[in-house]
Amino acid sequence: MSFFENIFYTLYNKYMYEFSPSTHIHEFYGFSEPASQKMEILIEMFHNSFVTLSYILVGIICVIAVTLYYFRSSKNLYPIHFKKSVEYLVDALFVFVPIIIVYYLTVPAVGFIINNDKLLAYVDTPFHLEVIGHQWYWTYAIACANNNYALNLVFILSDEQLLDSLQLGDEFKIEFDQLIDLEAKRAVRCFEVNKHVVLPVAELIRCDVTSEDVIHSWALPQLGVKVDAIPGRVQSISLKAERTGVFYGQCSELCGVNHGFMPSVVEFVEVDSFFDWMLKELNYRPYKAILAKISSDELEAFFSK
Ligand SMILES: [Cu+2]
Repeated sequence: MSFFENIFYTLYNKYMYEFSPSTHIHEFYGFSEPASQKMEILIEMFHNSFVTLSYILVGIICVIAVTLYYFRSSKNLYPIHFKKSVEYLVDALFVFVPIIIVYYLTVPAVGFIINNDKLLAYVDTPFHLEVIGHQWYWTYAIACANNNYALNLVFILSDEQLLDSLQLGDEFKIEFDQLIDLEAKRAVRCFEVNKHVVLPVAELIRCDVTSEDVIHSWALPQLGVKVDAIPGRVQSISLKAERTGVFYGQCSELCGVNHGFMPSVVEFVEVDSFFDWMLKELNYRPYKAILAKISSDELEAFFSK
């Protein structure tokens, strides 16, 4: 281990160990581990562009160095003129090579954006998250439409009264404010909140972002999410996490004096645990406990109706 690495490790262990003992040193200055396919693509594109631009930089430095050396005034007292044909060739190269490079850099990025928009148009999902920015906290409304998925949920409630009162198409909805936890210790200081948003993993979630006062920006770096929350306008995105975990983000648009103190925390859990949490929030009986009591025959009978 080199001298600098040693210093780095010492500092790192001193300040970051509490946060995540398994974090590798490269994660200290690189991207945090992506949790969605979107973010993986973004990182891939970043590296691709970075490598391409590095080649261009090195290439240009070499050309300049060679030019300065071979065409210096002490060696070439009189300017040399190219033949017309060579001039045309150089002109053509100066036009087409940059076009090819720009094309190579632009196509994946534009394709990614178009694909994202297209994807959103076809998002048909029972899970719905509303994000509303305030000075200086976030308000969330997590809704689960009463369809295929929620059919289980209704059954599991197994409350005669409730079953009667619920119509297909009803929504289960939870609303709460997410405020910064000022007591949080240094590793998650300014990141921790009073209450996590809980969402199901590996499911498409439709996410609408808006604001009620000034422009904010809802960001979750590990999921590749950064959406401006604009008053009077709703921005929709699709959200999908590939792995469970707690993901931290912060407001990413300067919005006022407490801009730095409005983090957002989203926790992705298995679908079962999500319903479990949802029922608990709605003051219903625990999902799993009841699921365990239901025999498979009863389930079949219910769905064959
Ligand atoms: Cu803000």
